[in-house]
Amino acid sequence: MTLSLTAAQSYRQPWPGLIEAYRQYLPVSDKTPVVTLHEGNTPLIPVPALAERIGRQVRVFVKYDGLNPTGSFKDRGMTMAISKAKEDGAKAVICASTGNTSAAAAAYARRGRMRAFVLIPDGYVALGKLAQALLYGAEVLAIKGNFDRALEIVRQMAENYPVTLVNSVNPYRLEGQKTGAFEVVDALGNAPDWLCIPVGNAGNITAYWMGFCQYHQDGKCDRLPRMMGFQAAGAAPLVGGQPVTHPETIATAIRIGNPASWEKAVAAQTASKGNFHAVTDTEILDAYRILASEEGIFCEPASAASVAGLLQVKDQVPTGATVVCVLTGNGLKDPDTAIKHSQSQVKQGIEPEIPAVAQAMGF
Ligand code: AN7
Repeated sequence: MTLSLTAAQSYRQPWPGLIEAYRQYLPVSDKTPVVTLHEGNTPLIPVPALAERIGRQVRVFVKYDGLNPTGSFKDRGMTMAISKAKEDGAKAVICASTGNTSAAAAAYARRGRMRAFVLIPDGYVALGKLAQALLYGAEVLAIKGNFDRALEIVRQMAENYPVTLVNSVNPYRLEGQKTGAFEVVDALGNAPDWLCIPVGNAGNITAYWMGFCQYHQDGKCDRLPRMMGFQAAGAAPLVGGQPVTHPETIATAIRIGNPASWEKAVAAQTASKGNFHAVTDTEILDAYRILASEEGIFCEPASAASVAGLLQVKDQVPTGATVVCVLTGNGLKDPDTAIKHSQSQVKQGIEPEIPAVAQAMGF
């Protein structure tokens, strides 16, 4: 009998990062200088309070990718994109970003001894992400325009100047990100019935589908999930079927009106018999608070879109199904939104005496 271990099992101590763990599935060679922060291997966490809201013996898990080194799933793609850029001799990389890509690009580029240029929509990047990009040493350029315009600009910059584009139009990004699907299958022993995922530029839904299909072909799972993509209602081009010129949502990470991976995401949705739905900012914030206060899981608003979407269409989940929601980013990325939209408040001005504290506690 041959002993068959999943990548996660064979690397439990210590985890070497996703390129080493999944090397056989990735376009790297012995010559590729691996730039890693030991990303990946994030937990698949059961969320019983959410499962209870759905009922009918549905099992629900979250893939908590906010536990990656820079706090989002972007690290999966960036370890690949930066390693390949370094292999090609690049000295500088560039990206447009709603925040998380800029943090990941900055961290991996600096670790690989490269310059990192990031274009962000002025005033629409969460504080934690900006803090990261600056401290990692990125060169941050805030443009008076939205993400879609920033992406157009960096695409042209990469064509005309000696900088490598590391947005998800760089195919190595999706190669790295598909390992999220591998880890879900490794943890469950099969693919889930549904995969719920927030959609902005549509790279991650594309990457997850690639990963599930590749593992399926390799016999690691005997089924494929329905890909359920959720967009913010004010930035839902894939739901409306046309680009949104002025996208708006509290979930600034997915404030994107013209996704670069549009066709690939639609292909994944069609092939998997999945669907795209829009969730309102109110639904996003409800899911955000439920995850934190009932499950102890702090994600950023864009990530909560996957759970908001599941709750919106919960009556369509088959009895006994297994559902995975991808939580793409850490809640600490966006402290402003957490404080502004928390139902709790700090009780201030309490005297530093036992009776005063006891009284404030309601005793
Ligand atoms: C937390 O950082 O586009 O559909 O520039 O940060 O693959 O774009 C971020 C996107 C979901 C959407 N959740 O993923 C960027 C950026 C979080 C994100 C998405 C993003 P894609």
